[in-house]
Amino acid sequence: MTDQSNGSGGNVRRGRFITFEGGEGAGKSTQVSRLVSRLEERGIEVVATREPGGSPRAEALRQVLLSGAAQRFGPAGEAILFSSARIDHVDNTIEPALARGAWVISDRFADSTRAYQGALGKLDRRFIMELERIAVGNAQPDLTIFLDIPPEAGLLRVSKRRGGEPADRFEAEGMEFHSTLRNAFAEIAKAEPERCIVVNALAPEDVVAAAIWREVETRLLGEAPQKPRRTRRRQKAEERA
Ligand code: Z5A
Repeated sequence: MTDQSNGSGGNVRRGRFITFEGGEGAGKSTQVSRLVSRLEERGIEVVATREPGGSPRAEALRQVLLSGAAQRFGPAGEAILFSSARIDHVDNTIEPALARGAWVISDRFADSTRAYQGALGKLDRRFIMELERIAVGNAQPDLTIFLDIPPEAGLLRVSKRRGGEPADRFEAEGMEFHSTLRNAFAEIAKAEPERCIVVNALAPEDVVAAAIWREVETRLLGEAPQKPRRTRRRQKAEERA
């Protein structure tokens, strides 16, 4: 963690930046709010945010992007629009929070552009990475949590939650789209293990939350998870061995 000037002459410790990624219905929003509560219990200031959106101008673009109105621009055009929203989000929400020492937790971020527009839209990787460099700048996530779920299970959760409401532009895509997406996230996680973890999102909510908390403790709070207490029976078995 680096110490950075807050511009007022004092030094504040820069906050930590955590992003959640994954397919539809993986449980990102659920786990974002659980992690926020746990960090706040530790007395940490946390800013929970999301993409597309997270700042007033980016939220206005969210409506356009999720309605499907931007689809006619093609994957490259959509990638530029998602990145434009990200520039505003980083400049007005993420960077100011990190600079004052708050932790930021974002429900989706730049890996979604890599996966949805890059991999699914078959865009040149150099184009996507250049957009990411421009939009993200120094606001690189310290930890990215990929919630991995088979698409059938994720979409079932989302359709139950939606009730009779129509699916959005991305939910309405076919199974091949969602499988390609899952593979794209898995590839990113494999390529950057120092930043990324993959968590089985099919597990019950509490189990997923516990797995995430273990990683946050060890990677970002610098605490080793406590060893499970040895029961008397286990102690005896170990002594006999
Ligand atoms: N997009 C893009 O293309 N390019 C980009 O650069 C960016 C985004 C940034 C945003 O959609 C869309 O924008 C997204 C990609 C695209 N595609 N879609 N659709 P969004 O924000 O509206 O939706 P989402 O990000 O996909 O999230 P979601 O569908 O709302 O799912 P979620 O947040 O992962 O899940 P949840 O809301 O926490 O949970 C879903 C349901 O499952 C809910 O009823 C929960 O109570 C339940 N749940 C949660 N966890 C569990 C467990 N463990 N067991 C059982 N049930 C659970």
